[in-house]
Amino acid sequence: MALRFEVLARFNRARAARMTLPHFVCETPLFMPVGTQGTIKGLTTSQLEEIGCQIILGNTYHLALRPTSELIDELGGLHKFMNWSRALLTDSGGFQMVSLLHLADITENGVTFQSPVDGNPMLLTPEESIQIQNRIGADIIMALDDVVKTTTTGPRIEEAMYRTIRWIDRCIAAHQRPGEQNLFAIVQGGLDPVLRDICVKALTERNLPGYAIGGLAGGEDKDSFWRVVAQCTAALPEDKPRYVMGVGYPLDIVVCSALGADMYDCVYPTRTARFGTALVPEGVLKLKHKAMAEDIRPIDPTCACMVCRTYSRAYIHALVTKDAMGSQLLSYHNLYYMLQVYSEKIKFL
Ligand code: PRF
Ligand code: ZN
Repeated sequence: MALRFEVLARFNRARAARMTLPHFVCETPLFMPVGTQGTIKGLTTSQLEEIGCQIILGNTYHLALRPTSELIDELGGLHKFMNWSRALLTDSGGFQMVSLLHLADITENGVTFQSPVDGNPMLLTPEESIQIQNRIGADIIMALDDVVKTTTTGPRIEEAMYRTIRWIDRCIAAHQRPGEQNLFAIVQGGLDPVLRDICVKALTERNLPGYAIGGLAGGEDKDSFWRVVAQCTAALPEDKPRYVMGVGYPLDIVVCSALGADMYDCVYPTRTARFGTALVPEGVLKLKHKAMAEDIRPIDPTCACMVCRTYSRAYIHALVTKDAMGSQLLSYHNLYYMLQVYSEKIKFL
């Protein structure tokens, strides 16, 4: 195993831990910004370090299409390619294909989809997903899972859960670098507590370095979402990291951390920035709004980030639809906000 997880403090079900990965010692709970193409849109890697980012998520599917995992491997891995010395996690690709390409079709062998590059049919198997992730070289790699929308009902949920268990064994067998990269399994089973329970038990038996809770944040109501997280965190091993995939909003992260989860990722802070929205303690601030045009206050007067120390709402309002710098400054502030939701833990010299 290339991971050490030490729980440093507990409060009821919540915990704070030190997670030692090959490239960085992370403190949890933590939030992972999403860098789809090997970059967090609009931010440099030195800015990401400056705001306390410990680990970035990359997507196997996007990186495999361009610049391709072979090229990344040839150039020394994704860390070197994107000039990021801290931790990286790659998602396996299946979820991205299913959520982005409605043409994706899942069979026992893998996920079939039409290449967005040339339209040719392509197949991503568990073995291929792991091989690509081994080439990319992230600290944590994710198993290929069969993801269905949480709003789906009927036997498809059960089929996807059992297929995810069958696929984990193919992922484990295909993994070539267990000493340098940590394979995490993903719990599926929709909103059904019986299916979730079967899945947690089966995956826990595989004794992997970490576990994710998948299939959530897909339009289900909050109560169902929190119920599944509470059930899974209670049943997963105490001494291993628990990652809730695709979550989320600041409130969700706080609630899931109280329920014993440790890791999160979401495109929300950077995506909402590109639509002109800032995250603030009161909720959100729409920088496109006319009322911002003459407002000389910073985005959030209580925020210590570079953007709030340097620029006014009026300035960002003027940029936001006119220049890429507007969404870059908003992304910077929004990620800073997300990364200190747990109070600033990383101090820089
Ligand atoms: N599986 C994978 N990636 C994901 C999810 C999942 O269930 C989610 C939750 N819907 C976000 N990203 N592999
Ligand atoms: Zn700020």
